Amino acid sequence: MKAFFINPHMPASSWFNSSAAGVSPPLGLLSIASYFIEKGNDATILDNSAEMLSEKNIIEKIKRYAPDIIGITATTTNFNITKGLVSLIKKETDIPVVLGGHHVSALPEYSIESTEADFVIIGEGEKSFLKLAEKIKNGGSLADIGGLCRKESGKTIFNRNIENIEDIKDLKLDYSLLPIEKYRPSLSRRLTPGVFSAVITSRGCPYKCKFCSKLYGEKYLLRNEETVIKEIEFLKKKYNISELIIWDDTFTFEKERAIYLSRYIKKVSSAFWSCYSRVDKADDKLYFELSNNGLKEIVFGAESGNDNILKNIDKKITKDQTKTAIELTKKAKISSFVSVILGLPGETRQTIDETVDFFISLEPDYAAFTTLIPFPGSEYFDTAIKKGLIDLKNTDWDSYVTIFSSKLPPCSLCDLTTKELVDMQKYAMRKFLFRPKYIKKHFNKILKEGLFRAGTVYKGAKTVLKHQLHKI
Ligand code: B12
Ligand code: SF4
Repeated sequence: MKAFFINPHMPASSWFNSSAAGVSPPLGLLSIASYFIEKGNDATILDNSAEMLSEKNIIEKIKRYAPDIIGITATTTNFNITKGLVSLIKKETDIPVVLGGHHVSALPEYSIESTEADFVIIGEGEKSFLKLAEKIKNGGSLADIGGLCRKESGKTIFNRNIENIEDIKDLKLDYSLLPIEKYRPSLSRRLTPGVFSAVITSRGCPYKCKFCSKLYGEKYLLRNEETVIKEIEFLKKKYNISELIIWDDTFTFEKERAIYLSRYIKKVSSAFWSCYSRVDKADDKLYFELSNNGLKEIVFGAESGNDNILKNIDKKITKDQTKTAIELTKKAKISSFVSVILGLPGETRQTIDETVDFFISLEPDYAAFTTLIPFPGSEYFDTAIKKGLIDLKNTDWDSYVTIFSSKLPPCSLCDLTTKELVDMQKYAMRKFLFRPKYIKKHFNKILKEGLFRAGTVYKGAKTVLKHQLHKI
């Protein structure tokens, strides 16, 4: 059997189309394709966020490969693009099309009914996709395929029993299916001028922050460490990678495991790397050890500089913990990147000012001021639907972009209007970035790291200015 997988490109409303943005390997699709191949089949991946092929070339590529089935990843932001792509494929071929990923997992019935896709699979797709492909090829009832949503005689049929995927924790991702040389991290996460890739060592996260789109509930599944190490070793040998992002929701959740993996990253690749972590997991010894093993940057979901807001969103962190975490990264010579959400319930102009001043006082290396977007799969999405702020039939998925967007957010969950919120986002960025101290710091970085850093700072500054001047 042959499967053709597609990761669609981003809408024009998003800066993800610009040269300042990152393009990272689609690890979910890679996992499904690797599992499909491991079970004796053939698969190919078209990562169109990296390749940017035209519609004509996509269809040509599909026809040349002649697959039995097509699988597409749908996130909320690329859902309109996905929808158009499905229509095109259905017009040009009669190959069954399956949608999977975060967006359709949160909205399966809506997704099958609002697109021409034949199937939607929710949750982790490895087993169900394989089972579906086998049934399509060999015949048989589709009723027992976990997480499958389909149309039958004009009716939507949905089997909510998702398949258990415990046994894929040893599955090795086959990175040779991807155009590794085309990937790059976003400018603020760029560590070297060399080849970049990304890995994931776990799935899910045990917390339930109200703004976060959750696919796995509170499930937290660890991948086999030796398998991850083999993947990194392969990336080094075949592509000579010099930097890595670890995309785990919270890499340092299990400290000993993080240290163990970091030692091997250093041993098998000597790559520089960055990861996500929670401020409440900050730890002196841990940071020193990770820093010694090549960790150059930690991204913290710090979210707000107001403790009441932090409490409301159920992040289970405090301002004090954020302060400590940033201090400890500095001690361990690790860059800190804080991700901040403006427009959380209870937000006002004053709390935004308080938040920006708080982060200025901590002086992290980077701060991304995003606007709250209630993504499907999050508690706030359900709130927005209940309040009538989002109407599924009319919402514009292209506007679900949190930063450097050319559109207004789909709605606001605080007392500021969406326009006021975007104005405050621009204000926050100006206030944080356009400071002599901050500019001097990055100038010194250029002096230390040379032309490569000058390039990233130049492109970054251009993106910020373009966004500041853009009128919605
Ligand atoms: C890496 C990452 C990125 C990278 C690259 C994305 C990429 N190429 O994969 C970058 C930085 C570019 C990025 C950008 C954005 N991201 Co992002 N990102 C992630 C992150 C941290 C990891 C993704 C990952 O590799 N997961 C691990 C794999 C194994 O899981 P998976 O991809 O979900 O795949 C499984 C299932 O979804 C399913 N599946 C996936 N595809 C398919 C296809 C088929 C056919 C089937 C059957 C099943 C299936 O099976 C897979 C394996 O079990 C996730 C958080 C997370 N933990 O998933 C957020 C996440 C996906 N991003 C999110 C968001 C909001 C964004 C942005 C909109 C942010 C913004 N700035 O506005 C942009 C939009 C990008 C886009 N293309 O739409 C949300 C998506 C919410 C939603 N409802 O769509 C997430 C879930 C974060 C969150 N919790 O809120 N992101
Ligand atoms: S925001 Fe981070 S900590 Fe909170 S639920 Fe999402 S991944 Fe977990």
